[in-house]
Amino acid sequence: MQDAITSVINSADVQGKYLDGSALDKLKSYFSSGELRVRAASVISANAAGIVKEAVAKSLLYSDVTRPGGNMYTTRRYAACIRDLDYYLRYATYAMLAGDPSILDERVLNGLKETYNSLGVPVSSTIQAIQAMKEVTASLTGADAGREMGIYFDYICSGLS
Ligand SMILES: CCC1=C(C)/C(=C/C2=NC(=C\c3[nH]c(/C=C4\NC(=O)[C@H](C)[C@H]4CC)c(C)c3CCC(=O)O)/C(CCC(=O)O)=C2C)NC1=O
Repeated sequence: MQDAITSVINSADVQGKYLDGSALDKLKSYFSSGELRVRAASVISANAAGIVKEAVAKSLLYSDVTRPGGNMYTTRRYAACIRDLDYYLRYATYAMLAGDPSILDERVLNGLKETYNSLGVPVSSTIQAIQAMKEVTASLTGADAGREMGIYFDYICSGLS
């Protein structure tokens, strides 16, 4: 896993150089948004179950996936879906804190699309639910932190599609 600091330092190190102006600007903006990130993570962790529940209500309930024959139908599969959304929320929060998406590649997206395809989990409905989590999260954390979280929710969606 990388973060905003290691990623800037690693790329300078590869070239055997000190950090240049744009690398230093990246660090400056990461450090100056530190408190925003920590505050957002605290709001999200205190409201995680509610965020997932509201996102499901906005995007999946009463749709084809929850009806007989749908991939969320039966308690076991419904619970698996809620659990997946909770993973996405938690890992997006880690990535937002790190200011870097690499943890999503390593721990979430690796092999996920293949798993979903083989189990018939609908990717488009999953993306709708992740987009709904993005909106619900932004309404709780405020627009600035919401935009920052949005980067990582969108990253998961593009990794799935
Ligand atoms: C931390 C990284 C990580 C991820 C991301 C993960 C995802 C993941 N979701 C799975 C299943 C599943 N995922 C869903 C999800 C959904 N179905 C829908 O219709 C909805 C649209 C959607 C929720 C948004 C469902 C229903 C299953 C069970 C499918 C089945 O067994 O038939 C499975 C198969 C094994 C299992 O059931 O546990 C994995 C590996 N596991 C991990 O360890």
